[in-house]
Amino acid sequence: MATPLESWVEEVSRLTKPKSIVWCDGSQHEYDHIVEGMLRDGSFIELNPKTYPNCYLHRSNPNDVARTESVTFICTREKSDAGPTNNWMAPDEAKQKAEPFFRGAMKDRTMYVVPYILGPANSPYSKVGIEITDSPYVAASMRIMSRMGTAALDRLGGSSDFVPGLHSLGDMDPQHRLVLHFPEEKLIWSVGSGYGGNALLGKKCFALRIASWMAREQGWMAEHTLILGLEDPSGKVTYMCAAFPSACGKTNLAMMVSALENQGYRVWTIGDDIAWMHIGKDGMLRAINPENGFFGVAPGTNEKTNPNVMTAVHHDTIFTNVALTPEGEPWWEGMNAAAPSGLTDWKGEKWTPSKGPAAQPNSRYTVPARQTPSISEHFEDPEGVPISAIIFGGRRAKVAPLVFEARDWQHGVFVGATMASETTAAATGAVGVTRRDPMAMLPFCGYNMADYFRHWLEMGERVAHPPKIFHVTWFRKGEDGQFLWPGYGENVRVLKWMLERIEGRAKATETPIGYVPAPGSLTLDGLDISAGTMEQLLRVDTSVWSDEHEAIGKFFEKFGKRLPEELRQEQEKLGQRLQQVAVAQK
Ligand code: O2Y
Ligand code: MN
Repeated sequence: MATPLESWVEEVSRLTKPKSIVWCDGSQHEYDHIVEGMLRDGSFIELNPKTYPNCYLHRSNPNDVARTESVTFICTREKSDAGPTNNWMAPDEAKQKAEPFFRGAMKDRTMYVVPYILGPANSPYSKVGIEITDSPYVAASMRIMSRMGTAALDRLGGSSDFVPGLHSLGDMDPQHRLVLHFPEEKLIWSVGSGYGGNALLGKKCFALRIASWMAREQGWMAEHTLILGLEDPSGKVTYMCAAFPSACGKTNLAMMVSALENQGYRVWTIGDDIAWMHIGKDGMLRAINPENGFFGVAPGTNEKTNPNVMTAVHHDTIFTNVALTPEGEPWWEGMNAAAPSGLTDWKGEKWTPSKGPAAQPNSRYTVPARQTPSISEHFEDPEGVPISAIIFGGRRAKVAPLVFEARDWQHGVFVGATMASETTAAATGAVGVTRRDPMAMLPFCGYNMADYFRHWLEMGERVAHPPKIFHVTWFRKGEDGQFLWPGYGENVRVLKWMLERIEGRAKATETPIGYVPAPGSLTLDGLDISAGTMEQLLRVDTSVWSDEHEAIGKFFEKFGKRLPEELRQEQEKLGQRLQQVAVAQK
């Protein structure tokens, strides 16, 4: 009798009519074969084999360069289960709409059956997905981003315990593009895009949208957070997660070269984008990284912002939509001071500065995690690493101080639920618009966010040793519009303060929004920063926060009665604390 997987593959091949079917085993030989085919048909360009061995450049269709939230849907039977922050379509309607785009779509193409594991192969918390795709680029990328091939089939056996994801490039007409999630069936359909988050279905579609639904059902958490370990001078490592919205520097923080290395503080990388967290036997939240590679944004990456990844991408890496130098090397804006002459831009045309950026602003590298020099020796611990801090943050030029600590778990959930970030030109075209992005999950939560907040509150009650919760912004600006904090490797100073708070050693000052570092408690030696600048960085301006308090109230209205009462109370308490300070200041 056919296994559930064989039956599904048969069903999909009847619909899509592929020329041939390849069951991916994940071997080097198979990868080389896929790469050869792509080099032959021009969809891969080999980079300089001396300086970038086994590296390739892929150029996507210029109409397909980023995740498309407008065509991303959560397809639950009840609209209210998708909630007010997701696009919703009824499951039957969604399938009727997408099916014609899949019908016969693989007629002249190979269909790759890509089995993969999210999480370490031997972890009880890992899960199996199967992506069917007609894109060799997707198959090659999935080999880097997940544990792909035979190991996944072995883990699955004849079971039906896998998340099927059907992907086809379709006809690449943006009007025929859909990214559909059926969380009740644990099913993904994506058509019409070959790029990143739309097409590598193990990433945002499974590891966040479908997994967040599963996590609520099963009592764990699927979060849009990096995972890092901060080593102290005694060699002890404390693990932290950080949830920042897209394009706020999660990868750089996760791979940071610490400015306090001479004092014995070092950062180790477990993950740069996603964490799955379960309550461990020790009563701690334990995090695994479901991914096996990094799909990082290239522009702005350089020896200062992320030296570890600059080392990592020098071999066995796929680059997408970056520019190409005459020496056959990748290039992007922000890699070094000046653009080399003779560049070919991301569309394959001769570049001149008047044409705009040479690399697409969302151009990417896809690199195996283990190539990063900062990778932790605990990267694949089956039980995950124990999390002592969860950090929320975003780009806030005026409102948030450099760092503050939440009063307790419930207050921390409120801080995460109300976090916001100001948009950059690269992200949306509109600069400085504040977007609330709860726990950085706005585009990735597979269900009603009010229920998601409830799930966070409940997890806090169940976990014996909950992590402390902090909020940071590296992007506070002075009156002159310049950033006040140097960022990058210097951010370790803030992590060190958190570590000392966890250990009960660092002093803090209570404010209406939480605890900020007391004067002298942040390690600033070796950093040229004035007391005035530090005062500005840590200032909590009650009139600015009164506006924020009101904006939060409006944001919460979106969720109606489904919003947990505890969060409404937290908003009220914030108002009262602000009021008390305002009265005291009069
Ligand atoms: O634009 C895309 O398709 C990629 S988006 C992405 C990629 C890696 C990590 N995070 C993100 C994100 O948008 O959060
Ligand atoms: Mn992300």
